[in-house]
Amino acid sequence: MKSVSIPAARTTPPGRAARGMRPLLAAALLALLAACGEDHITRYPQTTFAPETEMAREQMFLFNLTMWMGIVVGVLTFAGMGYIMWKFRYRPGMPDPEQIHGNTKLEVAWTLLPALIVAVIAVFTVRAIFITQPEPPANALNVRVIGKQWWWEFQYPVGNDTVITANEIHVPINQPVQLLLESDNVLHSFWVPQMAGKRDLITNRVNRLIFTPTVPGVYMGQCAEFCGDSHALMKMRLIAHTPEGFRQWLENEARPALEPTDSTSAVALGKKLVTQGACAGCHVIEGTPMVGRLGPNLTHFGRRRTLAAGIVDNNAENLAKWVSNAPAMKPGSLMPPQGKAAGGNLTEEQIQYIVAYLQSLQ
Ligand SMILES: [Cu+2]
Repeated sequence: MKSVSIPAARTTPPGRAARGMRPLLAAALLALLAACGEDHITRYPQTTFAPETEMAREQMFLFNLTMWMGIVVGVLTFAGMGYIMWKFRYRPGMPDPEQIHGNTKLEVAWTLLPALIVAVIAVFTVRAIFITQPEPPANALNVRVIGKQWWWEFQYPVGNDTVITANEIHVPINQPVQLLLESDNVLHSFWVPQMAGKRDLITNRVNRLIFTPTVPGVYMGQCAEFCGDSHALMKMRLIAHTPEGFRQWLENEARPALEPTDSTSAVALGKKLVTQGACAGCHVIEGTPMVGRLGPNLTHFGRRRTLAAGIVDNNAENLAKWVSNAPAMKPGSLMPPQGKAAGGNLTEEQIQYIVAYLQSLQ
């Protein structure tokens, strides 16, 4: 388990009573973390060097093997060169060295040795290919992943229905996950390095990626194949839950959007603007008449940690900025500016209602 740094909240020394409370507080905090399944802890850094699945570890092993073999060969080669240059250096009055052509033993040695080294790497590479391209296990959770410009759609089959979400892929631990990777536009590449290596999303073809997360937490990922203006702004988060936490998440996602309780509230006014305005052309909110399929599904948008494919926190301020002028935050964004100041039709007040409604979609 990774250590979690908790910022110090106290600036003055604690009193005796408070010191006595410390173990209790620590125990309570640990119990709370365990209860939450730790699936809220962000597992930094986003790196290949901290593998958390068998597949990622296998790829790490192959990397280490080739790197260390290269280091050994490099050190021996440069040491041999240095020794020879020193031992046979020119000194005044030396006779010319004996002129020879070839040395059979040496020739055989430096032909066989590299061949042997490459053969060893080949054996482990072939093994890694089989490990990283397994047959889908019968108990695998299937998730359809569709690369968009510039965000991710995730689809979960639930009975005869499909739960659709965006930019945050939720999975359970200790169950194989099979991603079915596709694109309906240009090439993208799915990359959550602590889970597995990169795999491309291509039009007219389904690529598979199978791995089994084991540690709950939030893992950072991003698109790893240049895909246009905002390729660098196409991030994602993989959230690994305990099986129970995942079941609860999926159950909530499968529900239609919550209805505003008070028909005169900002949320209700926002709902009207969203479901009857321009938003409906591109977005779906289950439980409303919205049927647009161009943009992300917003049914439970309020629950997402981030917006615009992971580039900013999902809070009222960022959401208002995004709705009023999306291309200013994400160059090339297909979502046109909606705020009056940016050439759209919505006033600041209307945007605040929309923000209130979208945040209510838990
Ligand atoms: Cu990309």
